Amino acid sequence: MGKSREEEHRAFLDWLIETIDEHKVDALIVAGDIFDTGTPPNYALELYYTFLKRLCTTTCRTTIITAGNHDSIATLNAPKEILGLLDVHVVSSGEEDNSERIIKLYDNLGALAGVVCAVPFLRDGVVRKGVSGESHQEKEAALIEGMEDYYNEIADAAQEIIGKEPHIPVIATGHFTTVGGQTSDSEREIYIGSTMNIPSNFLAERFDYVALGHLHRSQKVGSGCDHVRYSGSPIPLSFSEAGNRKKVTIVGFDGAIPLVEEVEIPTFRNLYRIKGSKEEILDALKEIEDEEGWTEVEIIDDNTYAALQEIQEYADAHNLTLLAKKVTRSAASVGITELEIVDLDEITPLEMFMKRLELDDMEDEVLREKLITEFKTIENEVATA
Ligand SMILES: [Mn+2]
Repeated sequence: MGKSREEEHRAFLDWLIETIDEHKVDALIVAGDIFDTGTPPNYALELYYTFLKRLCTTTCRTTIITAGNHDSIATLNAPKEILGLLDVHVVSSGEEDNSERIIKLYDNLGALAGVVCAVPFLRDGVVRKGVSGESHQEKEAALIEGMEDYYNEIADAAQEIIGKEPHIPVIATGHFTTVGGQTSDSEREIYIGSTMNIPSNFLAERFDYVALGHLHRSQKVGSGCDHVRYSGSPIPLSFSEAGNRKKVTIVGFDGAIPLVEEVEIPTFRNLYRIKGSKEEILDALKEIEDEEGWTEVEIIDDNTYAALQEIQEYADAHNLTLLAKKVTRSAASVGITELEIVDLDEITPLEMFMKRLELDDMEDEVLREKLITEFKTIENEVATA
């Protein structure tokens, strides 16, 4: 939406350095999506390296960075050797040797205090040996099986390291969507062509704590189990996350038993989401006195052009920033059932195509299905090109 988040990132990293010292954190895990893009801008790289250097002045002795689906393996790997000197471990593809992807944590006296199985976002080819002509269901089953095998193998290797000392915790990381995880609008679909949900029971059984990345909402996974968690993103990444509390998770261990504490991250910029008629939106805007905040309005009005203009004028006069303006026309005014015009970056290509199909009263169901299948094929080709 043409706005930089640099200020918020900077404020968060400052806060994180302070929080690490305050809670005497020994090790930091960042479970992926270090960057939002494979080619991060220079300011973001500078923030990243400066942060890692500043960590050396805190209580944190070991840092583990695992790649997410947005990260480029090459970008993360480039400084890997020099970061190793700062005890920052970068694991990016999942194809690393055990000596690299299993990281030992030591206490002040140099005794082994924990083992981290650092697992990044696993690309399809790493967990599943592709066989052509498989059905969608077969592919999905093979992927889930491949993930389980991967985690079981690394868990076995970790058990060998701790030997007969069950009081040493074994921690794992991961980057994927689990069954039952709560998503928001802004996690891009990661397994192309499928809404892959990985069952996580096997994780809970094999590890003493699992730190997951990818979902933006801070949450634990599965009921009655406290030790498989998403920390969530440090700042909201879309207006759909406007009401979320952002957190970091601090985990202590009593033997191998995890003691979890959630620490709320301060809000560095407020996001507001307002939906309603022109009058309702204007009333809600009057309540906002925060000139630093960003607002999304969704208007329900038949004369949206005039209404939006009035809303924008109000915002300009009061130094409020409207970033997204959505329009919902009443069905009567457009003659079809529900036409929503939203920002292009909030709609997937397939959703757009489905909306286009809705405009045609297509009676031939077979043709309709065929068009959708063809569209998905083309989308896959483009996405994997
Ligand atoms: Mn991700």
